[in-house]
Amino acid sequence: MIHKFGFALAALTVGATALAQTKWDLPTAYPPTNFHTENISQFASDVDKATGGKLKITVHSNASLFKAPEIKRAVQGGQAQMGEILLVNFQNEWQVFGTDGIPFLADSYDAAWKLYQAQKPVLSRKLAEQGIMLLYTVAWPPQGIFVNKTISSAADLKGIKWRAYSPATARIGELVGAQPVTVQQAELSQAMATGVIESYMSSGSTGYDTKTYEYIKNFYDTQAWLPKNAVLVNKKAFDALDKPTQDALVKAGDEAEKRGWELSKKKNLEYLELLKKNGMTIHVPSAQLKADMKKVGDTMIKEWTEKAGPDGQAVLDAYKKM
Ligand code: PCA
Repeated sequence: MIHKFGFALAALTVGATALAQTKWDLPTAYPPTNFHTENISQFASDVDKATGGKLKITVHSNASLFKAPEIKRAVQGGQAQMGEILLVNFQNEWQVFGTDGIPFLADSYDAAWKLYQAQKPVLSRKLAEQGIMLLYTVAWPPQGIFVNKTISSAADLKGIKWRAYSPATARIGELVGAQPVTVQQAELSQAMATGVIESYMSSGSTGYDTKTYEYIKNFYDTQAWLPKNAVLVNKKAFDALDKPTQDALVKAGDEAEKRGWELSKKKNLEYLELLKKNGMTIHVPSAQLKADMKKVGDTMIKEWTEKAGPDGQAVLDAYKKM
C-alpha cells in the first residue's frame, strides 16, 4: 500500500517537472574559454534565472554537437533550438551574410556596429524566411595576418599555405597568390601542427585560443574587418514558449549583445598582449602591405556588389548614410 502510494507520488512529481521545464540545446563552434562562448554561457544562466529554471539552455561548445558549417541548418530544421554561427561562413548561400567579411568596408568597432545596423533588417528578414529568429550578434576582434615568416608586402605571401575560414578569406588567399585551404577553428591547431597551414587571417582571439604562437611567430595587425557571430533561435521553438519566457529570452539576448561587443573590444588588446607574452611579434603592417591589402579589399567589394544584387545595395546604401 505504502509502496504504491510512494510510486504514484514520484510519478506525479516527475510529470509536473517535465511539464514546467523546457530544455534547449545551443551548439557553438568555439572553445568554452572563448569570449563568445563565455558570453553565451552567461546568457544561458541569465535565462535560467529569469525564468526560474523553466527554460534550460545547454551550451555545446567547440563544435561538439554540430560542426561550424552545420549549425545553421540544425537550427533551421529544429535539431537544435538555438545555435551560434559565423555569418560570413554562409556567404555562398546569400551574399549579404558575407557583408562583414569584406576587407576594409568596416574596419573598426564603431564602423562594424554601424554596418550591423545597416545589415540587420535584411538579415532578420532572410533568416525569418528560413524559420529562424536572429537573437543577437557579437563582432570578433579586427582581423590581421598570422604568418610563419616576416613579410613586407602581399607578394611575400605567394605560394604560402593559407588557412581560410570562409569564402571571403579563401578569396583573399587567391588574390595574394597563396594556396587557400578551408579549416574551421576547431581543427586549426592540428592543421598548424601538421604543417597544413603556414598563414591565415583572423583575430588575436583565435590566435590565442588555438595556441598559434606555438607554430607561427608573426601577427600583422591589419585590422581589416570584424566578422560577426550570430546567435539564432528556431522560430517554432520560440513560438512554443509562454510569453514571459519569450520576453526573458529576448531581454537576455539584448544584454548579451551589449556585453559581447564591449567584451570583444576590451579583450582584443588583452589577446594581443597574451600573444606577445607567448613569444609572438605583433607588427604594424608596412605601407606597401597596407596598400596591397587595400587593393584586395577594393577587388572584393566590387565582386561582392555584383553578386549581392538589390539586397546588398540596400545594405551598402544604409551603411553609407550612417
Ligand atoms: N575567428 C574565427 C572567425 C573570425 C575570428 O576572429 C576563426 O578564425 O575561425
